[in-house]
Amino acid sequence: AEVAPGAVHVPGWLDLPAQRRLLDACREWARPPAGLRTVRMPSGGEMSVRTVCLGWHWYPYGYARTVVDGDGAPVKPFPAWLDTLARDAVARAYGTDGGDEAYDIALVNFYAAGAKMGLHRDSDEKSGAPVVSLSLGDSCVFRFGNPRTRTRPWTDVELRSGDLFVFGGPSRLAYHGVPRTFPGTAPAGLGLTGRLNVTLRVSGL
Ligand code: MD3
Ligand code: FE
Repeated sequence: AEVAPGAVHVPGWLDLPAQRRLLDACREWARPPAGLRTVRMPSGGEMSVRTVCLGWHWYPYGYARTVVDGDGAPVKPFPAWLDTLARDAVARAYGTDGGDEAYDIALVNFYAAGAKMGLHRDSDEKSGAPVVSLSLGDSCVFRFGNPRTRTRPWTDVELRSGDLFVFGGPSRLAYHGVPRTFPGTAPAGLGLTGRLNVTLRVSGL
């Protein structure tokens, strides 16, 4: 379903075995060094979501090859199979191929019960390539705003385990956030308490 121009939601894109494989990979990536960390904002506050990055390390607000605000380790490599997955995702959502830029960043966000993400724009990438989002575990309310203001109009969409969302074109710079998750709603067979979101991006760096 096209939620806004360039914002396409594909419910249930990953079947349960594919979700399990991606979850297993996330568990490996979460281990130190350069593992899951709590992001501290320049204001001093901590994000309730915990994060691990591949390819390029995101920190507020930029990208680096080392975990500049954590253990200082080199960021884990971005595996070629994630570029393939991102291109398959763009093809499924848009019915076109993903262009010639290689996907080279993964940001994995873990939401324990009560974690949320405020409305923000993702503007630290130099490329305008679509962002690919994959959800695992608990369902959530995903709030999709507009490219102009942090205020309404916005659309709330429920994201469930296995859902794909692609954000490109005029939606690439739209405000978005996760005001709540629904603890205990992960698929019984997945073996995840909480929610994981994997975003795949092109750095343009
Ligand atoms: C729209 N993650 O990592 S995924 C983020 O569920 C982020 O963890 C949320 O916002 C999460 O920056 C939302 C959906 C999403 C991700 C990236 C986008 C929507 C986007 C980039 C541009 C526009
Ligand atoms: Fe974002």
